[in-house]
Amino acid sequence: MYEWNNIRPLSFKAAILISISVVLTACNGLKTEFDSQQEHKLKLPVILEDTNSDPGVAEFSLEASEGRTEFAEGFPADTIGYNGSYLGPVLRFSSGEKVTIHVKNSLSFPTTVHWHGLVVEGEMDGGPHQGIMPGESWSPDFTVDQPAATLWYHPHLMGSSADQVYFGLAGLIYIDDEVSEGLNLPDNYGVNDIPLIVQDRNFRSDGYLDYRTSMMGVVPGDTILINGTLNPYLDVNRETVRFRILNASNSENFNFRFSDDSSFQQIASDGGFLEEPISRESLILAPGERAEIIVDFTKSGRDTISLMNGNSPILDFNISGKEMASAAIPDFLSDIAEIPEGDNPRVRVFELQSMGVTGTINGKSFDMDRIDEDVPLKETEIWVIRNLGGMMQTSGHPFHVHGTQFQVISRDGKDPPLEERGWKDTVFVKTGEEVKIKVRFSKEGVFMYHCHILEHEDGGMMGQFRVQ
Ligand SMILES: [Cu+2]
Repeated sequence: MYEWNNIRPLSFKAAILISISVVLTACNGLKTEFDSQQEHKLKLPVILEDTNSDPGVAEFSLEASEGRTEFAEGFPADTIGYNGSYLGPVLRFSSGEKVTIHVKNSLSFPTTVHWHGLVVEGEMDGGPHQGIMPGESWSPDFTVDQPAATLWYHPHLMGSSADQVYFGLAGLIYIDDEVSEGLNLPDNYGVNDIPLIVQDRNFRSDGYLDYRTSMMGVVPGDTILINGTLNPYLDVNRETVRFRILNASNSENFNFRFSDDSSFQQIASDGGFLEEPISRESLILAPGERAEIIVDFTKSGRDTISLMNGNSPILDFNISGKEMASAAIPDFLSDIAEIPEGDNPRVRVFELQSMGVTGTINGKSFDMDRIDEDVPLKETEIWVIRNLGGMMQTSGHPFHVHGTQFQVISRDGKDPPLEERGWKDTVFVKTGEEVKIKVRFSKEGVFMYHCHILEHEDGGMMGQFRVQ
């Protein structure tokens, strides 16, 4: 069985490379220790080319492989990525489009690719049942049956999601539709429509990623990577800019704000646009959650502003040029039809408990051979998620449901906050809290529900349900 931690001692070749780089940098009188303060231009994942010329049909090729990434110059580290050495390209398709994705596993260990937030049949979902062995391929196909959204993809192999994501396997999915194209939002990719894949990491002094867990859980990273970039900066024009933010961390929540405490507009949650933009000054995202925000850099009299996580700057913006004409943010974004509810919807309760890096749902640890819930197709249900706490616990659990986008009904009996009134696929449930959601499944198959703290997921805090 594959164990990343055990097969990662410095290879002879890597040791030589590092010795050479250390000698070279020493000769130049530069630092020989890995320097996490080096500033780097924010990397942008490429948008993957659709290789099918037929309009209405999209075909993509992803290859997971091992590679080397220099997070800081002169310090190559072993990493894994899709079509590259760390993270992967953006998969972009349209609502209603037929999509085939050819996934090749060129890693030396098994993996899977789960399309987080995508509403597809169980067999196409990329969960633990769709393992891809080394050298093999998997080609799921589906029709995009949901509105415009920013989703993502990552491994979901039983017991090995956490380390595979940590060492680099993750990427974004953009869905476009008539609504997103008609809204006149900033959409110039890389200029005023910017993806931010945010991850906390620890580094060793030789520049390698240092994945550590303890009895208390995963060790939080002291360094933030955005799109795989260490200590990033980004040059922006004096205009409105849209950011699509993904918390792709294993276990850390982020509390985003700007260094000048300026407000911004949140326009989308996990599964697509909100009905109306929400003016905010901070934004918390738990692992797996996404948000789209619009920042108005024309208002700022400054030339530099930083995106912060709490009190730490994590991305510096250099604002330049004259004020550019920017379209006003629309007052209305999209209709969110309430999930229809019958007279007497079925209620299911999910009780979450954790201890260190392990956890249970309804007292059970995950078993691939056990179906925990049988859920009828196209029937609305109320799912009640309770966080009972536990020993050596985290502040809460991000509860993720595959195969659907759901609606949050209440938090501890109260109406959910405005930002949770749009489509969601992951909801954070604090210790002692009870969150009710309304779910309805339109695709058949076996799906997962689980905590999106990846160590908890790997540690058994997951169940499966069959929709038919
Ligand atoms: Cu958890």
